[in-house]
Amino acid sequence: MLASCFRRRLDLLTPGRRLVSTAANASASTSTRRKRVVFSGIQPTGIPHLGNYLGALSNWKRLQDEAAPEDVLIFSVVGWHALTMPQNPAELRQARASMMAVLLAMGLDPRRSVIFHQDHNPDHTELAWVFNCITPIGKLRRMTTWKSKLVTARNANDETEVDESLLHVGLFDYPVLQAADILAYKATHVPVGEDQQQHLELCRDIADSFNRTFKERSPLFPLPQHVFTPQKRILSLRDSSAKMSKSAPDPKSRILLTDTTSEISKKIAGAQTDSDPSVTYDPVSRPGLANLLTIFAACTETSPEDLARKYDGSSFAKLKKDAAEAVNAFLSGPRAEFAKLKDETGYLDEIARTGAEKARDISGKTMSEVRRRVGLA
Ligand code: AQP
Repeated sequence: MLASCFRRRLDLLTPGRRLVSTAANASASTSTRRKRVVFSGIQPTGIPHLGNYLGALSNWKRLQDEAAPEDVLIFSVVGWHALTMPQNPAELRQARASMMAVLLAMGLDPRRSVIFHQDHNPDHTELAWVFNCITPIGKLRRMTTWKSKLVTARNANDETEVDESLLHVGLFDYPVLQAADILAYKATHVPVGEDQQQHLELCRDIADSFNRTFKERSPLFPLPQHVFTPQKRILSLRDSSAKMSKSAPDPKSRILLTDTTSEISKKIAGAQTDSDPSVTYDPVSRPGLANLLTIFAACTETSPEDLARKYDGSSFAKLKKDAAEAVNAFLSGPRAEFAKLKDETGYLDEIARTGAEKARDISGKTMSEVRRRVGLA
């Protein structure tokens, strides 16, 4: 059964069956719309949570579904980024394979999108080095993510408690690697959550700086744009001052794509609300309740404001029960698909291998041009 499933899936990869050859489609297209190159990545630091799904991954799928034939879609499991925080090697190995299964389970199609492991393509780290040499330290110092990651990892209360002696170069510098991830493919559109907005701005600065420093007739890099989902930032269920995160110490703070019905119900039942019994959508004064409404609305394609009106007068217990049912229904499809795929090691490896080849084809051209412009070729 598994073997036939594997054969069927491999069949989807054979050249004759490839529905989309980006180059062929780009030249065949008669559209005058500019070709989009979409790039995004996710760290293999555990099973994705609802924040990853609503803030980023669902956007990847939507972009894939709505892409014009000439658009290029590139999605990566970014293993080098995972190393910026301490990892258990055995767990990382497992999480890396699982993340590939998650991407396929949520509907990314290897015939349409390039899906690969970042660490299978050395062009990312090579370009990051070039960018390191043109990025002022002061810009990285202004990034807030490394501070919040240290806060989370150390269970500190806020950024003033962060001990910089614990800051490794990799964690400080990873926005530069992220810029290289994006620009190696000359990506024009980057679907990421709001937490990554600052990094994308840095990426644009780096692209601009390279273009001006190594100026020729035309700039080498585009200045990539954000693509946000309406649910830009999903908060921790236990602490609405923090975003939902894979690595936060409290597992009850996040809903995972693989959580069972009862786990989801328990986590939502324990979600932070407040003592005001009314139901209103007020992200500033009532962030816990607003987060719950945002999650519920995203899973039912309604708006949090409409839900607040509908549930005003109901108890929080009723709201939470219905929200849990909605989340459960929303995740049940990808969860079932993930359960089917997660042990298909041969198939997952083959997708990763083919994806990396396609990725290297694209980034190799960028790197030849980079080396020539900087004087190394
Ligand atoms: N809470 C969130 N709400 C909306 N979007 C989110 N993203 C992450 N958390 C939220 C988006 O998910 C994508 C992949 O994230 P990542 O794996 O690269 O790591 P991250 O941003 O550091 O997210 P995590 O889940 O908190 O992972 P850990 O704990 O390992 O660092 C990104 O597009 C991100 O914006």
